[in-house]
Amino acid sequence: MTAPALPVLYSFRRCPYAIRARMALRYAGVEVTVREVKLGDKPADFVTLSAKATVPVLHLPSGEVIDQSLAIMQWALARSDPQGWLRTGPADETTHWITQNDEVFKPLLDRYKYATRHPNLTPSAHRAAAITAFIAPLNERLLQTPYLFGPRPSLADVALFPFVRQFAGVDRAWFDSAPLTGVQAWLAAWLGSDLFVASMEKSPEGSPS
Ligand SMILES: N[C@@H](CCC(=O)N[C@@H](CS)C(=O)NCC(=O)O)C(=O)O
Repeated sequence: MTAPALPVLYSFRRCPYAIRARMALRYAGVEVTVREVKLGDKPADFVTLSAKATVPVLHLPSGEVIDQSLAIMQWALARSDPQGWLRTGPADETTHWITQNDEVFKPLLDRYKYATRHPNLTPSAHRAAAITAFIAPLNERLLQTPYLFGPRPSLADVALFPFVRQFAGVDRAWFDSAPLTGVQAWLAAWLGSDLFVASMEKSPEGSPS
C-alpha cells in the first residue's frame, strides 16, 4: 500500500485505546488524518495494514505501521513532550499502572459494562471486582496527589483515563455518589481538559485533525 503524505490514524471515536492515542498525538502537535473505522465493517486497507485489525493503527509517511495504542503514544511523545509526560513518574511504576489497567482492569470493566453477557455475577458484583482490583488502589493514590505522580500529568494518567471514563459511564449516578473522591476529581479534570474535548471532536471524514 502507498505510504500517506500525512500520518493516517485509523480510529474509533469512543474506543479507549484510540482516545489515548489521539490525546497523545494532539498533545505532541502531530498532525494526522483521522479515519474513523466501523468495527463491524472494517475497510480492506486497514485490515491489510494490520492483520489483527484493532484500532488505533497509525500509518506513517515512512511506510511504518504502529498498531498498539501505547506504542503510538510513545512514538508521539518521542517527537514532542511539552509538559514532560515521559519524565513524570518512575518507569517501573508507570509500567505497573498501565499493565494493571490493560490486563487486569480492562477485562473486569468489560464484564461490568456488558454484565448481561456474564450472568454468573450481578452487575454490582462485577463492579465490586473492578473496584477491588483497580479503582480502589487508584483512588488511594489520587487522594494523595492530583495526578498519579504528583501535580502534573504523566503518560500513565493519560493511558488510564479513557478506561476509567468508561467505568464511570456505566452507571454515572452511582459513580458520582460513590466514595471515590480521588478518582472523581481526577476524572473531572480530564473530562474538562481542552486536550480531551478536542480529541473527541468529530472531524469531517478524511480531513486532518
Ligand atoms: N492492544 C490494542 C487493543 C486495541 C483494541 O482492542 N481496540 C478495540 C476497540 S476499543 C478493537 O479495535 N477491537 C476490534 C474489534 O472489535 O473487532 C491497543 O492497545 O491498541
